[in-house]
Amino acid sequence: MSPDAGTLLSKINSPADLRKLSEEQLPQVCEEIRNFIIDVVSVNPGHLSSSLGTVELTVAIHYVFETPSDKLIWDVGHQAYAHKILTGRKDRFYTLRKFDGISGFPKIKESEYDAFGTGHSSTSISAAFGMAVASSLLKNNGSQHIAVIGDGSMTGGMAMEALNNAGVSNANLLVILNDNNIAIDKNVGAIKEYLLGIATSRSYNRFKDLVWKILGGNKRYGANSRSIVKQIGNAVKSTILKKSNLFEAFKFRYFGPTDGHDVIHLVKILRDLKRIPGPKILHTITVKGKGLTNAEKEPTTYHSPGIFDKNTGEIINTECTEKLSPKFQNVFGKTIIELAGMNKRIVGITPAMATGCSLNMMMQLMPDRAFDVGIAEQHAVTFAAGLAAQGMIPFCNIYSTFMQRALDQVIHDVALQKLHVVFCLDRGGLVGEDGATHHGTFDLAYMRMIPDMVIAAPMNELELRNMMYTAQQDRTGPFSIRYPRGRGFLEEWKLPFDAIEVGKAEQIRKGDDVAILTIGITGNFAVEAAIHLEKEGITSAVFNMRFLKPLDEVILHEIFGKYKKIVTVEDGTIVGGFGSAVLEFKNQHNYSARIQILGIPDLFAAQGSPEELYRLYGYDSEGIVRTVQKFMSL
Ligand SMILES: Cc1ncc(C[n+]2csc(CCOP(=O)(O)OP(=O)(O)O)c2C)c(N)n1
Repeated sequence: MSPDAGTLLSKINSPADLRKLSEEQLPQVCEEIRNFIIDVVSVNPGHLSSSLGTVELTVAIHYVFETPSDKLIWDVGHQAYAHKILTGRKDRFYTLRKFDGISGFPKIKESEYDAFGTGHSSTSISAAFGMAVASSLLKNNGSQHIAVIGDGSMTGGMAMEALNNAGVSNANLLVILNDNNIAIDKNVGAIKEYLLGIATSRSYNRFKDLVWKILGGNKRYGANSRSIVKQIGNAVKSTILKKSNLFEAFKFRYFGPTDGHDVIHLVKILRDLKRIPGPKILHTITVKGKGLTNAEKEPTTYHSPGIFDKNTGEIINTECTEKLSPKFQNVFGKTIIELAGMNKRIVGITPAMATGCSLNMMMQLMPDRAFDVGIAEQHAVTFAAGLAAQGMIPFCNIYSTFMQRALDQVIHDVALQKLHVVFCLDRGGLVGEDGATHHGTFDLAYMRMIPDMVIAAPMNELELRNMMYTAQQDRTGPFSIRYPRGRGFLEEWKLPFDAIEVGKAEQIRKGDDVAILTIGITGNFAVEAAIHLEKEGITSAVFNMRFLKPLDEVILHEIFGKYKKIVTVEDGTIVGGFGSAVLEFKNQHNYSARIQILGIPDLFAAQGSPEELYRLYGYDSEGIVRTVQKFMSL
């Protein structure tokens, strides 16, 4: 059930209700929203600190602009909880990220206020610009188009491409830069340094405040404010900053920096900006985790903290105390350090997911050889290609879903040149509550089409370790290893390295009635299913194929020679993936066996816990049992 909203919030079911309040009431609304977010997210985990940081911005935007006819786009969308609460989803907010519940990200299908679906970063300016151009072509000249983007997401190439394109237009576009000086981990790179420079420049801020006072106090400037601001901007440029403003170089009118938690001031500024046509950017300074002391102190931990005590902010460990298998990401993080100790040519790369993929461990121990390149997957891959071209062995760790961004770089910059880059695709398969934008369901299919790509998928932590060991041995060409989110299956995984022959499968269970072929962690589901089936008198052979590419054709000939019924199981789309590869093999060699393919159907997978979703799509152990039973009865 939804907790109590405060006295003002309980009466707000849409931005129209919000607009009935006086400006003086807005700080209280903000406080009530913040408490409501903390109440719900403390028991129903989600992205906390980013949403706590945007409460005032959200209230001010919906107060000033005519949403939904004015278009509001949240970059990444993980900071949009206040937006959801204000736009008719307060009563369902307790279902956030659950199966059949509301999404953790904006979604066009979910609400008319979600002008554009997000999840992956740095798309908001392009989309808002597109909408602005559409409005102009459709003669909707009064409508406003607002993109809210964080300083982290501003480091993504797409954001720069959009600024470059939009800046020379006269589109009615407002970019609000939500600058909290952090991404998930600390933000990196030159843009971050630049923003920090502006935010902390005392003389610059004093001058900007003056500008706002003059403009705010003189409504008579009206339509002329554009040129006034421009003149002032130029003066700032030449006299105070003594260097050009990055956004003005992109031909955006730049305003700020301003306090992103002063809701009344924000309302005033936004009202002024509403009257200024053309592309403009408002730079706001916010505190990630605002209002919850622990989250303010440790924004990375509280980016997505899990369950916590809403009064103290303390994180509550919900995992059972029995000995736990390690997380796959930590096996990666520890193993790369060991390998880098043995092989001086190894380096690690992450595009802004250092903690998420555990490369942070190597960054601490070997800062010269582990790189966070910012939210920049395409750059990460080509940067890896450059390193590999000079004989280094980069381990480029990118979440499966974010690697979609860099497909051409994998094809054109790495594979085509047969460069030895090791791609570690974390979060391969269903990731759970983040839902469709974040599931890693396509990588097996998109990697499979690339010539010379090795595709390995470990069944457990030990295999991940040994595949990483294998991948760094002398070879040419790209090598990808995909593994899932969360914990593995073994207690002991840190055994001495043992190379795995590339393209060699392993039979892990004997049986005569049916052959179950698996890739990655689905091997564990199949073993469980086989044990169950055996009790019913059906014996199944289970083959952990380990490599989707190259496929172990020797073992496939044996399997097709012996079994008439074959089931394939994969934690990914069945379109063009592992099952497809086995079907292609069967067709090429004219085998007659019947094949059942289990995996994710041709759709964007739902949100929910991975277990719920494996069950939904029918490839958990029970699903495999059901499939085999039906298959045997044919
Ligand atoms: C293309 C892509 N890469 C990585 C991510 C993972 N990710 C989600 S939020 C985030 C940090 C965003 O930082 P910022 O824009 O500053 O927002 P903040 O959380 O600080 O409010 C990252 C890297 C993503 N969503 N999309």
